[in-house]
Amino acid sequence: MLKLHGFSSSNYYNVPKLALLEKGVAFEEVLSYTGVGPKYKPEYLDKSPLGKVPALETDEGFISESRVILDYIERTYPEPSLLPGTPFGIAKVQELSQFIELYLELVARRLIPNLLMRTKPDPEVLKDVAGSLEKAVAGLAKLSSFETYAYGDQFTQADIAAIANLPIVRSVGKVFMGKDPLSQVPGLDAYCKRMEERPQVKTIRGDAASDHTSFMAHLKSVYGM
Ligand SMILES: N[C@@H](CCC(=O)N[C@@H](CS)C(=O)NCC(=O)O)C(=O)O
Repeated sequence: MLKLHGFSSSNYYNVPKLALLEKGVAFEEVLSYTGVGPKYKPEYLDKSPLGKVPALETDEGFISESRVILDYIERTYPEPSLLPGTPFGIAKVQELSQFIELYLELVARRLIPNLLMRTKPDPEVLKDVAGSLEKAVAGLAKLSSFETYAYGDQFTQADIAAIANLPIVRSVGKVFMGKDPLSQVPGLDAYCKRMEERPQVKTIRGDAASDHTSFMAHLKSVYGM
């Protein structure tokens, strides 16, 4: 059986987890937090070379990088498909997923340490993040109208990218910029509410909430945060 290594509060972990749940593929979860090193699970570096979460354990070996794991899951378990039926449609789903990850999640991620530790961000970093997010939000509205799904008329990998990654952007905006930058994107709030109704999304949210306390305790023990 597939084993997914990582932890439920991680948005990157939730990318393959949601795909497996949506496809109804049986898998086992193996808890592994970040901060791998001499004090904590040094052997995890053999599963994921930079110690990043998630890693997928297959009969043939380990795979790291959420996007690649998603691709492996799609090829191994093609039904129900999380990609449209045409090369153009697939490219548009991947474009949207990559846009969300690179220009929204990775930008907001710069302030995650401040979010977790409840500290004030460096004003220069905050300015930079706020400026980049503003541009990305305008770009996001050009890529999707979020009418039913993020792209087309079926649930795809782009919805997984949105469900996993956009909550961090909202939190960073609300806490450090005094507003939720994503609420400016037409259709997005209603779309997100619809996605939260999916049973599989409720599962990952519930698991993330249950994991939070022990993740925070882990951060304290490993980083002294
Ligand atoms: N590009 C990686 C990013 C994964 C990632 O950054 N995961 C976080 C947890 S949400 C992590 O492991 N952080 C620890 C680190 O970067 O050392 C992927 O898509 O899987």
